[in-house]
Amino acid sequence: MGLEGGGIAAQPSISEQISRPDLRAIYSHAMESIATATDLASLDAARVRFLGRKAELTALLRSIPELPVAERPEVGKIGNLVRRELEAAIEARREELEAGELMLGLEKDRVDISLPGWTLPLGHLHLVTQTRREIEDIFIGMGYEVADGPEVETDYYNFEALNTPADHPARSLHDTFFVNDQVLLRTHTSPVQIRTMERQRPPIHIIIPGKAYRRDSDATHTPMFHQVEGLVVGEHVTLADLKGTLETFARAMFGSERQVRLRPHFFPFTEPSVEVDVSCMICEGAGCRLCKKSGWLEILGAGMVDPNVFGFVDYDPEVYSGFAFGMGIERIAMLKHGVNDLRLFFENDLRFLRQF
Ligand code: 2NM
Repeated sequence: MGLEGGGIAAQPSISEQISRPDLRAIYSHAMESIATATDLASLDAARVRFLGRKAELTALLRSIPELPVAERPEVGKIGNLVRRELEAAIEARREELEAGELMLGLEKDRVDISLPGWTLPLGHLHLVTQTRREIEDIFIGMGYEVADGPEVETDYYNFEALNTPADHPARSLHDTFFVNDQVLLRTHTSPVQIRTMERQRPPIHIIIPGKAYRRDSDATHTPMFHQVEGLVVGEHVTLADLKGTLETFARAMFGSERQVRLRPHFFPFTEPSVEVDVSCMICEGAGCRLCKKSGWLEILGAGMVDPNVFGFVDYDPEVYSGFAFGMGIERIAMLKHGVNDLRLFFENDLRFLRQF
């Protein structure tokens, strides 16, 4: 009842169509083996076992000519139906297993692309370079330009034009590396100031960072060291301008509370000349070990450019005046970072360098 009325006849299942017990047994065994094959190898083993040359079904189909005539159509038809059904079931199961094995492989080779990559060892700028750039930035902020020039210089630019003639007592202070009579390693960066003034007319506002060389080697001197010198030339440039400039520098470099004081000194190329102290940033001027109880730390030398120097570059000293200053970069870095030995800058010991 029921279904007949609707005109839809239920399709009899394959096993219902298989009347012979031997085919039915083959079919159900084979279907179970196919369904329970857990990998491609066991599925292939089932295929060989149930459909291969030596399989029971193959033998039965081959034996049809020997069967009683009445059985032949039934065995031929149903045997081949079973064969096709098994082939289809194997193919379906193969696709399932292949998809599973693909997923397993993908799962096994899974890469977490959110993990951090290899971190390459990365260095950083040397403390001298960091400090040089910091000094440069402060003066660039005040409108200065950065100039440079040769490290191998002539006697003229290093001494003569800086008002330091051959017989001048100040020459003995510069233990100079000579290449020959006239050629030497610059003992300061001041030759660049002379070269710049030869090329340009005032107003001039420049700083000159660079290496300088002196035949000196002990706890507080190295044969090569780094300087930043500065030069300002214009009309009506005064010592007050120098002091204000150095105050601005000292406060930018060492903190806004710093005071600056000038003490009389002597340089051949400036008159008057001064040594410049900054109030101690450790004790705020009260006196401590760093400033040797004085409250002050010497940071640079400076002065008003000597009119004789202007004579060498053909500037009229009646019209122009200027100030100049010079500082050691290592010394500035030592004061700022509490480094107590100059030689640490040149030993390239990573345990030191990595602290900055
Ligand atoms: C210093 C101290 C004082 C200086 C002077 C000049 C020039 F070229 F204008 F004469 N250049 N640098 C100077 C003055 C340098 O270093 C401690």
